[in-house]
Amino acid sequence: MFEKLLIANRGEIALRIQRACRELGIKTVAVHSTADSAAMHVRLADETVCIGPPPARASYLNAAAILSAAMITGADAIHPGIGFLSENAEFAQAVEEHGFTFIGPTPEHIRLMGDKIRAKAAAQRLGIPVVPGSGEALRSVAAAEAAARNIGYPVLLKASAGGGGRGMKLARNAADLAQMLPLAQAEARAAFGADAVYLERYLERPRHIEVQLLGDGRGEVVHLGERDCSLQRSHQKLLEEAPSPALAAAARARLCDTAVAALKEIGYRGAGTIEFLFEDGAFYFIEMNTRLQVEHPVSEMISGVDLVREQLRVAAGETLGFSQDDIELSGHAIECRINAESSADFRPSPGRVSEYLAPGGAGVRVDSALYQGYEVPPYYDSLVAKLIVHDATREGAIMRLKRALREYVIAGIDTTIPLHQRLTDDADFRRGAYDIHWLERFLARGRRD
Ligand code: MV4
Repeated sequence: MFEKLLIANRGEIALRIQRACRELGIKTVAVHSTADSAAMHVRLADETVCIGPPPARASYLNAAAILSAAMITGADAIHPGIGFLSENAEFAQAVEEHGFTFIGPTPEHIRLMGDKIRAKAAAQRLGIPVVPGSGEALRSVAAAEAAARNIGYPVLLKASAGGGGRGMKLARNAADLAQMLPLAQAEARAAFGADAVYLERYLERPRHIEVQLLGDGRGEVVHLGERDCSLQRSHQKLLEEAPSPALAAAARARLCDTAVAALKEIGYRGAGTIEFLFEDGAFYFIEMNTRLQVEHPVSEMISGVDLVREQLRVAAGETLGFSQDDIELSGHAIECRINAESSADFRPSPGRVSEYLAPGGAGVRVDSALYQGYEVPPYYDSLVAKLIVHDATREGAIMRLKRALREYVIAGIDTTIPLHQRLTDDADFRRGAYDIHWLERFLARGRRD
């Protein structure tokens, strides 16, 4: 196992990784921008290195500064966390070339899944159902129209280098498509430096269901069940739960087993998530994420597996600590993302936390780097806490979530806690009756009331 790990991230996820290191006896190095000198991940680390000014580009995205920090502290591995450099194949490669271990998949697997056209082709070849689509980059309006006629309208244009919903365009007919293809290509070039755009049949009311996977890079792969992440606004998830209220046991087994077989075939190493759209009883692959995800705690709560510990274990060349038969998925878990934002209009709300008291008690987990007196900086993602609850049933988990939300005190900044309170009281939510568009309607209703 490693002796010293550098965590190339900040906030709650840097703390989450640090906790796993402590429990494995690994020393930690925190890197931070000048805006984060008093951050919790810095205060708790064994060693700290300031890597640059506040803008992420100059600090948390500065690969040279991070590699230098690893060298001067004598770290033997680097965990990229979530966001920032976590899905950057060039960074993963540079880490390895400098003699450190990258905590994550191979650069080749990161590169493959980062190219959404290639990823989709790979998924199809590996036996995963995909949304009917063009299958390749669109070279002309004529080619796009031919593909769309074949598939049937409406179609969705997606950037191959995009993902996470950025730069998508909906075309309901040939005229729309002719107009939007050049726009989509220009936007993709500006945003991602590559103009490859593909199209696929637009699903009108799907749920977003993803499978949590873990591989050892030697052909062993297990799943930790699925998560339902349909409750999103502008491609930002608000609440995730496991298992999905929409899935029966047989469909779940089919989905998870298909995903496991695919990753076994490619010898995947590390934590990964395969994202699906689920509509009318059918699953369609959309993307794969080659990193830990924000919502990983819900899978940990229903499985008892520590995903970060296993990431470290397999990166060190060890096997997984268990097989699929050892994993028993039990009960129900829900995560609320608590952002430093106005609950009414989602405007960022940085500032000083004047009072802080986190909820506790049975079945409650809080992943947060907040503390009383901490100043939330304005430069980064507004996620400041994740409240995760677990209980034997979904109904029990919702009641536990409501009581934990009531206990949570975060004063001095606005947070999305009031929104979660309203959401957990909603009749549709309580029945599990929602799709990817439901939350927008719920918020519009709240604005009218
Ligand atoms: C889609 C879709 C409908 N049909 N693909 C958005 C995020 C990115 N990962 C894929 N996304 C979508 N792809 C087809 N063929 C609808 C979305 C989508 C969405 C997906 C998951 C969660 C929220 C969403 C919100 C709007 C659109």
